[in-house]
Amino acid sequence: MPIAVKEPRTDQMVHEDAQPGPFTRPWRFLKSVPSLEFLPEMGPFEIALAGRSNVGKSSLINGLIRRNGLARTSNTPGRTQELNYFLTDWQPPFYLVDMPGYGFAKAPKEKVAAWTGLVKDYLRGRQTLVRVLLLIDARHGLKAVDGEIMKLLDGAGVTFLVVLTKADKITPKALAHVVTATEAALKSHPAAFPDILATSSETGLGMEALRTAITAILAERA
Ligand SMILES: Nc1nc2c(ncn2[C@@H]2O[C@H](COP(=O)(O)OP(=O)(O)O)[C@@H](O)[C@H]2O)c(=O)[nH]1
Ligand SMILES: [Mg+2]
Repeated sequence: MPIAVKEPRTDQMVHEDAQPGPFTRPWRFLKSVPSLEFLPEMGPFEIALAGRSNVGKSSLINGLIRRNGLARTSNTPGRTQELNYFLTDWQPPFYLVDMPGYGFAKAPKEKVAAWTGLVKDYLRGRQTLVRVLLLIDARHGLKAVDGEIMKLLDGAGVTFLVVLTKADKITPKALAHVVTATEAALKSHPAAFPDILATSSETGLGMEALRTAITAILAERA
């Protein structure tokens, strides 16, 4: 009798082991937006990943959609200078938006000003933006520049969920400590969700919880 050979798992494969949802669908890159006039027409809901350079935004997108390399990651901070739009065939339709990092000082000043301006204008003014995932490196916790972005989101009334990244790089005890400290700091931010999520794109920690949180955001609006 021939031995059944399992089909190799491909990137585009629908994941039968997971709960059906947008993250068991195939994803694609839509476009790269270097300035506001190139934004796609408003329509689908948008969920944006914001955070300092190198915090792990692009890695988290790849982790969520289970496709290494669809969002470009880099060891060099400040590489992404555009808003990158990703979409799938889920209803209601929505985009995941990978953003340039803020708070990166080693690039030429005008460049930093240009992409920080893009990030701020987008976060303040995009009417179809339904949630921001604000990524914080678990090793470093909240920095002053994160506080500025949180204030901007408070002012714009854009609700945000804080997601700790790179949790694999610290001990469980240190992680518990940064979770407590971060949640305490969020009390003064009306647009913040009180609970935060600890994740690792490396180990997959928190990834299913984040998928569930995103699916719930969409379900509220379906
Ligand atoms: N150990 C570990 N490294 C990570 C994790 N997420 C991202 N990285 C690494 O951090 C660097 C920056 O990641 P990237 O996703 O490009 O960050 P971005 O600038 O915020 O998009 C890359 O070298 C990633 O491999 C994580 O959860 N754990
Ligand atoms: Mg990136």
